[in-house]
Amino acid sequence: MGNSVGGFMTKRSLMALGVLVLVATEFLAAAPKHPLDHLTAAEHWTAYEILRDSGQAESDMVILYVGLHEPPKSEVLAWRHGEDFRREAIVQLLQNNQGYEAILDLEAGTILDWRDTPGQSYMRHSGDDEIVSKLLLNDDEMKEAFKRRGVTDFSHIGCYVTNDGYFDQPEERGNRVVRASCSNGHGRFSSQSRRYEGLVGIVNLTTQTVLRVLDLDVIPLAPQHVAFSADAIGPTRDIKTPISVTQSMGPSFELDGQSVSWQNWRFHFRVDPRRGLVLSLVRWMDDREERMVMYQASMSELYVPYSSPQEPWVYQSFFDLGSFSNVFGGIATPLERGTDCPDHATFFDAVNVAESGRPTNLTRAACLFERVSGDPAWRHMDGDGVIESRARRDLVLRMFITAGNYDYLLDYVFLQNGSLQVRIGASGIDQMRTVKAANATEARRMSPDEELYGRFIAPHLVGVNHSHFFSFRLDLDVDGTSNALAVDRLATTRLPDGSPRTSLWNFHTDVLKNELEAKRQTTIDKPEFWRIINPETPGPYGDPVGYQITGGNQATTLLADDDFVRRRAGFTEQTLWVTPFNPDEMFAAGAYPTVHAADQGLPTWTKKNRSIDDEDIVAWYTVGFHHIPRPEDFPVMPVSWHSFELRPVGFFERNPALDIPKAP
Ligand SMILES: [Cu+2]
Repeated sequence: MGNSVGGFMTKRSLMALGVLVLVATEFLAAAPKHPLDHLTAAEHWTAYEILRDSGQAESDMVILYVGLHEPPKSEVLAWRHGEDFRREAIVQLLQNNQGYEAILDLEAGTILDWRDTPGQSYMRHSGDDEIVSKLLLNDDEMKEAFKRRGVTDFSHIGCYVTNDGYFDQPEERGNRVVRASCSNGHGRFSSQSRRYEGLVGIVNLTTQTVLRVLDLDVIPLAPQHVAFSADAIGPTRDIKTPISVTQSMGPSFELDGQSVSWQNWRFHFRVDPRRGLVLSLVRWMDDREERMVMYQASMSELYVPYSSPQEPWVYQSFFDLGSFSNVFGGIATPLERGTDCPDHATFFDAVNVAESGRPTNLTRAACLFERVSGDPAWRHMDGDGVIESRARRDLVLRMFITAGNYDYLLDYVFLQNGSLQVRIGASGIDQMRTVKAANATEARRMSPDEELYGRFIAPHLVGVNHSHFFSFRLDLDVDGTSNALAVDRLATTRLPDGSPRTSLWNFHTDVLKNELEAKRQTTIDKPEFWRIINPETPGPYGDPVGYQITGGNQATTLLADDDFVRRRAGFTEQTLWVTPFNPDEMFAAGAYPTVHAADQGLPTWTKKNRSIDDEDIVAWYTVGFHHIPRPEDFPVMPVSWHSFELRPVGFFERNPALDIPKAP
C-alpha cells in the first residue's frame, strides 16, 4: 500500500530545506554525532516542515509518533567516526480519521515513503479520551445513569477509554470501537480507585457516536483514598544514621554524545518515544580488539491483559508501547535525582513530539551511574585460609516508564564479567474493581458462588488479576552478524547395569535451522539453555563463541488459543522466538497493535519458517509474570524486579573479571 511521493516534491522540498537551515543554526549545538543518535529538536522541526509543506498534510493532522528511521544496519556498521551519515525520520500521524506512516529524508527535505496501511489501528492519542468524555457526558442515557448514582455535577467527572480491545464483532470491523469508564476526581489527586463500576459507555471513535450505554449495577465509590504523598503518609520512620555514596572525582565512564565507554564495555544509546531506551553497538574491548556482542536491544512491546469477567474488565488489555506511548507523552518519564537514580548519576534529556508536531524536551529521560552493591564479583578461600575476593562495580543505564497506573523501571546493567542484565522493576498502582462487599468474608457471604478474579487490597477494592509481558528485541551479533541459535537440552541418561549410579544428566546441543523450531519455552522438568552462537568462530576450546539468554522470569500466556486477548499478542505464547533480521520487523505484536484483529507480529512472521542458521538473526525474549494483587500493593506497590541476563559462554577464555582491582 506504500506509495512514494518524493517525485513530485521538488519545489516543496526546497522550501523545507530553507526552513532546515534557519532552524538548524538555532539548535547547532545539538547536532547529531552518530547515525543512531535520537532526532534533535531541529530535526523534529524539519520533519514537521516537510510534512506541512508536502501537500499530504491536512489541517486536522495529529502527530502520534516521530522517531529516528535508522540507517541500514550495513551502513551503521561501516560508519567511522567523523564520516557523514543519513538522517531520516519515521512519522505516524492521524488525519481524516485515518492513520498514516511516513518516512522522511531530513536532509533532502522529502517524503521517501507514505503509507496509509494503519487504517483505524493507529496509536491512541489524547483526543480519544476527550471525544469519549464529550460524547458520554452529553449522552442522555449516561446522564440518567449518573442520576441513579446521585451525580448531577459533572465538573470533576472524566471518561476515558478502558481498552482498545478487538474481538471481531461486526460493529468493530473497520471501526475503532472502545469501552469507556468514568471516574470522579473530586477531592483527590488520584482518581485510580474512583471508577463508576457497572457503568460502561461503548463508543465508536470512527463515527464519533455512542453505540450504547451499559448500566449494569449501581456500586458506590469506595471510601478509601489512593494517597501516598508525604503529607498523606505522615511522619517517616526514624533511621539513626545516613548513608551516602559519592564519586568525588566523577564517574569512570566516558561519554561522547550518546556513546559510552566504561571499562571493557562500549555502547551507544538513545531514548525513543515508543521503544524507550534503545541500546546499540554493544561491544567488549580487550587489549587486542573490539568485539561485537549485540547490534541492538530494546523493548518491543509491553502487554498487560486483565482477567476478570465483568464489563469493561473483560475487554481490558493494554499494549503500553504500541498503543499508549503517545498518550503517555513518550514512554519515558522524568527521573528524580536521589530517589529514582542516585545523586551522583548523570542524567540525559530526550526529545519528544507534541501532537501538533512541536518538539518537546523530555527532562531527565535516562540516567547512567556506577553502583557499588556491596557484593563481591568473585571469591574463594583456599584450604590454607587464604581468601582472594574482589568487590564488584556495575554500570546501570536506566529509564522509568509510567504506563497509566503502572510504573516500570527499565535497567540495562553492565557487569565486569561480560554479562549484561536486563531488569524491569514494577511499581505504581494496581487497577482496582470497586465492589459492594467491604472484604473477602463479606463477599463470600453476599455472593457465595461469585469468583473474585482478584484479591481484596483495600476496603471495597479488589485488585484485579492480570499478567505483564515485556518483549525484548535482541539483535545479538556475537563476533559478527552471522549467528545461530544453539539449544542445550538437559536430560536424564541411564547408565548400564553394574554402574554404581543408575542415572546421570547431560546436555545435548542442537543448532536450530528455522523459525518454527526456534519457538521455545523451558520448564523445570524439561530445562534447556539458549545460546546465540557464531558458528563460524570457534571459542578458546573449540566450541563456537556464544552468549546465553538466561535466568529470566518466564511466564507465558494462560489464556486459550482462541481468545482474542491472547491472539492479539501472540508473542506471549513463547519465551523465545528467533527470526532473521528484518528492519521492518521491530515490534513483537506488530507495528500497530491498537484495535488490530489478531496474530500480528511474531506469529505471522515466523510462519514463513525462514532460515536462522548462520544468518543475521534477532532473538525475541519475553519476560512475563502473573500478578495476583495483594494488600501490600496498596496504595502504591513496592518495586518488584523481573529480569534476564545475557551471559558469555565460551566467548572468553577465562573469567573476564579476573583483572578487576580489590576495591570496587
Ligand atoms: Cu501487576
